[in-house]
Amino acid sequence: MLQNVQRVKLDQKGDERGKLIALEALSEQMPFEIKRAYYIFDTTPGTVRGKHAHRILRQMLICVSGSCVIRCDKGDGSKPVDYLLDWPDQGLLVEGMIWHDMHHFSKGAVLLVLASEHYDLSDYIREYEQFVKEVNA
Ligand code: T46
Repeated sequence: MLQNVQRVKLDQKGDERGKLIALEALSEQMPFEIKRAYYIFDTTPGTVRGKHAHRILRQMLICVSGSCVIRCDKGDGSKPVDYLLDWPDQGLLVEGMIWHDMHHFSKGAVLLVLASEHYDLSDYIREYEQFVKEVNA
């Protein structure tokens, strides 16, 4: 498991009517206050999104419909790790300073992201060389 990336199994409340997952901020499963939520859907086949790191942002990624793969890279020379998200009870907690991209979206996939901060362009590192430089600083 990469440091700063963690799979989180979300509790399903299931009964004969179906399933429900509730996430409460500052709980074991959702360790930060959620300031922003966004979701990615209707992706173009074969597309790769992301390709950046955040300096301080913490995010919980959940593929609430369909599937996709999140590739995470620590930038320290170790091999990037792919995480398949293919069920709504699978969360991926991605902390700051992880280069990540999202690929292999299935048709109809919806990737929900819960974020710890408001949208802030200055938190993005979009050049891989700059990311590695900051990792090693
Ligand atoms: C991330 C991965 C998982 C906004 O206006 N507000 C927002 O909160 C976000 C996230 C995006 N945008 C705008 C900025 C762009 O015009 O939406 C457009 C697409 O954003 P972006 O190209 O950054 O999307 P992805 O899929 O490459 O990356 C997103 C998040 O930006 C990023 O923080 O970690 O999803």
